[in-house]
Amino acid sequence: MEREKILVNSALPYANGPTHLGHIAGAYLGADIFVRFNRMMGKEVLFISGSDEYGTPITITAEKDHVSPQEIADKYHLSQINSFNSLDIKFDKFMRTSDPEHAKDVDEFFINLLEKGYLVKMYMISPFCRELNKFMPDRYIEGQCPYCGYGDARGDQCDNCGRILDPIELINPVCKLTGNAPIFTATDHFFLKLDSLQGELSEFIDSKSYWKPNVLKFTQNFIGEGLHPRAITRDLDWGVKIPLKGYENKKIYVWFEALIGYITGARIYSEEIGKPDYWKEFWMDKNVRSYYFIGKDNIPHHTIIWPAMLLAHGGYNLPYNVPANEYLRFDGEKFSKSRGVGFTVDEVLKFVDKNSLRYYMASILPETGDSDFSMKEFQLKVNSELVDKYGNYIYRVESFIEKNGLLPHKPETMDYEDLEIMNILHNKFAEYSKEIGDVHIKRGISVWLELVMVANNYFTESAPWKLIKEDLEKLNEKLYVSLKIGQYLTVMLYPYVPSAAENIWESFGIPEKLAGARFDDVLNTNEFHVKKGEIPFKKIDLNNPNIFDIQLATIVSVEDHPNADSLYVIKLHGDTNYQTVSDLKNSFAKSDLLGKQVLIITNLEKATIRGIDSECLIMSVSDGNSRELISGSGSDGDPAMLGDYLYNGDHVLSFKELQRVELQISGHHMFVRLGEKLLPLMLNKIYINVMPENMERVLIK
Ligand code: B3M
Ligand code: ZN
Repeated sequence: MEREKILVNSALPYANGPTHLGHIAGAYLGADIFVRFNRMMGKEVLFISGSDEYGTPITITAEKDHVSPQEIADKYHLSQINSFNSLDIKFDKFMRTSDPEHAKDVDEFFINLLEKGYLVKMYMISPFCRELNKFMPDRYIEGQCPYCGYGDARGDQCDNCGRILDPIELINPVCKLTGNAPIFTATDHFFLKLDSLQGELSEFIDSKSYWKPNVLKFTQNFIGEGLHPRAITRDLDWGVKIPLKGYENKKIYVWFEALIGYITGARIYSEEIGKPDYWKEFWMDKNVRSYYFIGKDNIPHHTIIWPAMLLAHGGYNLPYNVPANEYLRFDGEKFSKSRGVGFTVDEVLKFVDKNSLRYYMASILPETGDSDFSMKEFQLKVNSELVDKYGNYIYRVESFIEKNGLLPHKPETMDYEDLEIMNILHNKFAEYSKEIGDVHIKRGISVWLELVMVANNYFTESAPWKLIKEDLEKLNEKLYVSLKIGQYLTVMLYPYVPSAAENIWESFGIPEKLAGARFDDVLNTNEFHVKKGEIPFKKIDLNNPNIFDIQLATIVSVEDHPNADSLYVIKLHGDTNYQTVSDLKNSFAKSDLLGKQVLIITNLEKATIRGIDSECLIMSVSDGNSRELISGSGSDGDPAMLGDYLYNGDHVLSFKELQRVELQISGHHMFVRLGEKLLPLMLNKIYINVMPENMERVLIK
């Protein structure tokens, strides 16, 4: 029998920075879980994403770093692939829009739409910066949103109300590069005639009552306001060429071509597996459902523009579902790399393992509203649910079986209680399947958790340690049911936490492998040869390291040490006044230090250095050559935190202890290694910035 096919696409992330947890929560983890689940349900799934390499997000980064846009795209394309791999997020194809194969698909789309009359040439009024003597990309124009009044709206979109904008709509627009008001002047471009697709788009949306309410409502409003032609080319150098003579100075707009990347990705994959037409089975067979996992800021592009392009082109399936997620916040603030809020994937994997991270993130996916990432909750959920409840359950059952050399097998009959448990397993599995099938990924894992609760109670109440002395037949039955519970839990955990579930699965000694298996097969095997393994989760330890009292302070005076040529005597103002004798003289002039806000450690052993008292230490890092101060911003006396820990004031640090502490810089964030632990250093929940990218591993000085 032909297997049902589904197509799963995740938004193509801009290749302009490291992947952070906000991305993962928005569009990738949920998709990966959904794909793994559907494969286990026996469906044939094609899972595509890729790097979005054109557009102003790339050129802005390139300008900042003084390198070419292609260098930025190359660097972050690899970095994105590594981040996804390190979290077991496995696409069939992670394409890149700079691939020449992509330009072929874009050309075909463009020419097709042009010939069918869906593209028209019109003049458009574009912002032109007189100082730079060129047309400016939409994103380079900033001003006030005409719809919601937000002051920092960009010319392409308002981050506050989510509307797609035209720069001319902005109130008080300015050029981001020069700060001048642009002039708006005519330039000719190609426009997609969204207006002529209004009827077909409305019909498409009318059949989407099963969409998430926020996605549906947003889309209905957008269409309801009436659609207008949209420019799909721009005055830019960096982008896919327009396949017509005379347009060498213009390029295809990134949003028009990037969407086509979903098709290119599927097509390249098909070439790679030697079945060049395979992608058509997913794109052209009307029965195949397609899902788009995206963040909420990309809704209109996927529910209006992309369906419009597909309708205009003809022959391709329209999106079946677009389960857009809301934002992940970090203790109340939206994740933002540039503002130092939250973690990149690489940063967080330095102090937790990927399995724990996937588990926690799945349980807080912002599916129905914004959600908060909190280190405290992370620790609590992993330690209590994954390690104590689930991990420990498996461990208890398997230890008992192994210790007593037992080989539980399917009993002839079961008592009422056990039949009831078998029923619960079937029902919970059905509930779990229904939730994930409906793209309620977060609810799927909460059903799993309900089953974990049943598990521990069952084992305790069965009291096999008593039965082993009284009733071997009953013992077999109870242990068999205990293993069935473990089997269901592990199989159901697999889409969420694949590599850990795989390890645990092996300890059951079931001949079928979990990876690549179907639920039907792995749930219906009843042959166990238990061989207790290691529980592949570690508790997250954010325990009070109780060693550092760090605060922000301003340097108020710098004097030469009267008795030592290479030392300064520095006075600072933090929560109170401090003085330190410091060797910063080797690296900094007085004027470099005066007035700077720095981090100081204040719970040090008092010292007298050549006759002058020193009562704190200014934090700085050195890779042996250059030396940098560690900066933060805030009010004098603001305490810094290590992980979630705030010093509570009973430990005096000796210089010996201090020497064992190692600071590590990753990107712009700093970590402190204390023995086995690597903890992020932060100030009022904002990560402390350290500049030197080349100082990978440095010592506190
Ligand atoms: N690159 C937006 C983003 O990275 C955009 C998505 C494209 S999907 C075709 O958030
Ligand atoms: Zn707005």
